[in-house]
Amino acid sequence: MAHRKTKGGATVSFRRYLFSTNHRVIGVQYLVLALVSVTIGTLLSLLMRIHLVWPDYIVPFHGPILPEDYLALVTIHGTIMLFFVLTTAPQSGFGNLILPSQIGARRMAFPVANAISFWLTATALLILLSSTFVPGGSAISGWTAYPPFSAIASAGPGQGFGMDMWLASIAVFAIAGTIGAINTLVTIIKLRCEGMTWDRIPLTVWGWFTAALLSVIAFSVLLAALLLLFCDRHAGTSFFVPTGDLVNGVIHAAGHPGNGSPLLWLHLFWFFGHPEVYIAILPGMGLTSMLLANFSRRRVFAYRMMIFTTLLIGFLGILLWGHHMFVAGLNPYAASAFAVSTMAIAIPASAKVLSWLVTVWRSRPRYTTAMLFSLGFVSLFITGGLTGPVLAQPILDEYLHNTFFVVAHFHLIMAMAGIFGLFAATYYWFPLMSGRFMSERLGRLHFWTTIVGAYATFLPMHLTGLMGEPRHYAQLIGVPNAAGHLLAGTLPLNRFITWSAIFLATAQLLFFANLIHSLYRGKIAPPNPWQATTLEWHPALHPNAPFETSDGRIVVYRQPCEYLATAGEELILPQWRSDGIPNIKPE
Ligand SMILES: [Cu+2]
Repeated sequence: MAHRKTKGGATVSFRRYLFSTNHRVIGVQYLVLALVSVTIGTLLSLLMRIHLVWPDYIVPFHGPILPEDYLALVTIHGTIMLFFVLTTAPQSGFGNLILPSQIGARRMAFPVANAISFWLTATALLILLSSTFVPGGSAISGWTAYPPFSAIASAGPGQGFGMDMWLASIAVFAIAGTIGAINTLVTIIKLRCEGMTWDRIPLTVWGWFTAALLSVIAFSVLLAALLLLFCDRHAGTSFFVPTGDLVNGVIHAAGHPGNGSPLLWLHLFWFFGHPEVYIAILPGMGLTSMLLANFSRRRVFAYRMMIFTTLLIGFLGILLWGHHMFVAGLNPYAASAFAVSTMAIAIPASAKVLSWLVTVWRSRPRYTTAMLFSLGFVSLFITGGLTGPVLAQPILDEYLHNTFFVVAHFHLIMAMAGIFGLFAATYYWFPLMSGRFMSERLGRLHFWTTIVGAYATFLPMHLTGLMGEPRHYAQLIGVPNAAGHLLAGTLPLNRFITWSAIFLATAQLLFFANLIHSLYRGKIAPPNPWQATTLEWHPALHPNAPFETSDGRIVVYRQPCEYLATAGEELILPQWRSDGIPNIKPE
């Protein structure tokens, strides 16, 4: 109110902010969208956990959770978290906020397209959320939308209009994601400043670059699959529904000459779905490399190998979608090929872990909150990654498929590691954006409660999975016969998991409190508070610079994370620094 000059002026500046084409504003918009989404997604997961162990719980303003409600919770939780949090926040949020500066650019390549992709993403979220209020409610076929469930409107409640809205939402999201990815690629290829050669690009940018490459390939296939599914539902085609399929007592696609197959959907969907995992986590891997190095005052061990492994993970990531289909009726030879390619990805992944460990080994790191979350990322990446090669064995997957073992695996490696990357990014870049530090004391408390909560929630799921607890089941209590006996056996552990999930979610209030408190009351930060070496802290690119440099030209002279230790004193060598210090040859 204070700085509002005229009524009209205020409206204009509000509108200018809302429909801004500035990459930093758009980045913040994406992050706010992701924050809203993660809050909703977390509350939905708590409802699921509560229902599993206290099935009589009555949801305020709703009533008891019916089986179809539970499946709708599973669907919307997965869809929101995968698309609107784990894809949106690292790639579009921090990507927009930081990426241009890290390569010495002042903008993204296509600012208008950038704003359009944000508004498409926001529209997609709105469509998804409003599907709850249409007759029949939200879709219940999970974030993977397997046919024939997803192809036939009468297959269950929510599979009518709710499913159409799910398809519309994800289609709009896929278009937005593709535009955003093209923007990212062109920005990195075309707008790098002088001296920013490919081997001097920060690993975070390599993460965004590889994720964008994957996005273009994966989202376009997803979009095609969504269109085909839409045609099956409304245009009388039969891509995914076999002739004569009996669903809810009705024979479907009886008059169609084409004999569709759900297997086709699985191929198309997982060709998108597996790379999606890497889209979510590659930026976090890059950031981890940079933060571990910076807070230990060490160079990134084997920088060029880290670039290569990022690209290799991206490349292998598009070759192994079939490991989601071992029990779907694949040719056994195909299963072997997918098993081999899946296990092959352990090689670049392990090389990354090796570099992270060597980088911090015998250093004396500064344990800032951002550093702690990066170390947490490494820990979760290892713990979640170890079960990858287990699930990659077709014979073991035969038993473990669709059990909570799988839920444990991907929540640790993708959801938790991904979120830890986002927390590290927030604590690290908060001073850059706001000019203030986040509270380190609250931050450390947030870290320790979150990592304890994360392990307490997701480690025991391996055990309930090994005991045979299936995922997607709305009921553990009161099931007759042997199945009921099996499920009842998992109850004590499941109660523990639910309490842990409540603890983990509650701990996030510390983060919100810290965020709001620090925005107004945080300690004032100097221009380069972490003594970082990458360009987003360059005086001429700093968004909150209290200083103006006469020379706006930005030139890069070296790789990131280079330090000199002279007579007990350390000297940081930012990428833009040339004076008097010999240029260290890249490894
Ligand atoms: Cu996969």
